[in-house]
Amino acid sequence: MIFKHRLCHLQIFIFLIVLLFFLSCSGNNPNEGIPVSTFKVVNSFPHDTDAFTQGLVLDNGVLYEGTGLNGKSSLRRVDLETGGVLQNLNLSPQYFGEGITVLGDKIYQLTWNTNVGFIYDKDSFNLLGEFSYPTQGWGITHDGENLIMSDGTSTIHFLDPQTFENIRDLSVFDANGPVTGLNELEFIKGEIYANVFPTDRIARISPSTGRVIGWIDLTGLLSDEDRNGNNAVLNGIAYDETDGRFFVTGKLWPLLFEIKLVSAD
Ligand SMILES: [Ca+2]
Repeated sequence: MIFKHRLCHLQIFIFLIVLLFFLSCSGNNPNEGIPVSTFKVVNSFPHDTDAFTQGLVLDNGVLYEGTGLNGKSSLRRVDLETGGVLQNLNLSPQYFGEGITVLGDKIYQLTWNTNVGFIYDKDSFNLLGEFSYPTQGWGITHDGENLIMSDGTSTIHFLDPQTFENIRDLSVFDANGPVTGLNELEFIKGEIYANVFPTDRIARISPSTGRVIGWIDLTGLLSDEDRNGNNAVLNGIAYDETDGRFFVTGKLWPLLFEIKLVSAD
C-alpha cells in the first residue's frame, strides 16, 4: 500500500518534470507560431548617403523622405530611380527631424525631442501649421482616418489629424513582452509595420490588439561594407498602394531596396 502510494507520488513527480520541461522549451521559443519573413531583392536604387532617414513614404508613386540630425534635417521629394532630390526643405537647426506621412494634400513631420510636429502643403512644402505632443516623436503613418505615431517606446499613439487629440494608445507586444524601440512606420493593408530600433527587423502589428502578428527579418539586406557606422540602421518603410511594391532603406544607406517578402518557414 505504501509502495503504491509512493509510486503514485513518483508518477506525479515525473509528470511535473515533463510538464516543466515542455514549459521551459516553449519559454525558450516564445515566438513560436509568429510567422517570420525574410526578403528577396527585386530592385535597388541609389540613396543619398547624407540622408539620416527617419521617414519614408510613397504617395501616388511619388517618394517623400524626412531626414534627421540637428542641422541636417529635411523634408524631400526624391526621384526613386536616381535617388536625386527633386525638392528640399531644410528644418531649422534646433529641430531633429523624424517620421513623415502624407494624408490627403498634407505632409506631417515629427521632430525627435522638441515636442513639435510640422504640417506642410504636399506640393509646395509650404508650412501650414504646427502641432504638439508630450512624448518624443519617432515614426508616423496613418490609417486613412487617424495619424499613427511612435515615440521610441512600445506605445503607439493614434491622433486626430485635425485636432491632434490623442484618440487612443496601443501597447505593442509579442510573446516576450513589450516591443520597445518602435521607429519608422507604415500602414499596409490593415497592419502597422514598424522598424524596431536598432535592429534589422520589422514588426507587423495588429492595430486593434497591439500584438505582433509577424516579423520581417532583413538581416544581410545591406552589406557590412556598405553600412556607414553604428548609426546606419534599417529605418524607412514605404509601400506603393497602387502596385503593391514594398521599399526599405536605412540611415545613411547608399541604397534603397525594393523587396518582396518571402516566408522563412
Ligand atoms: Ca513609412
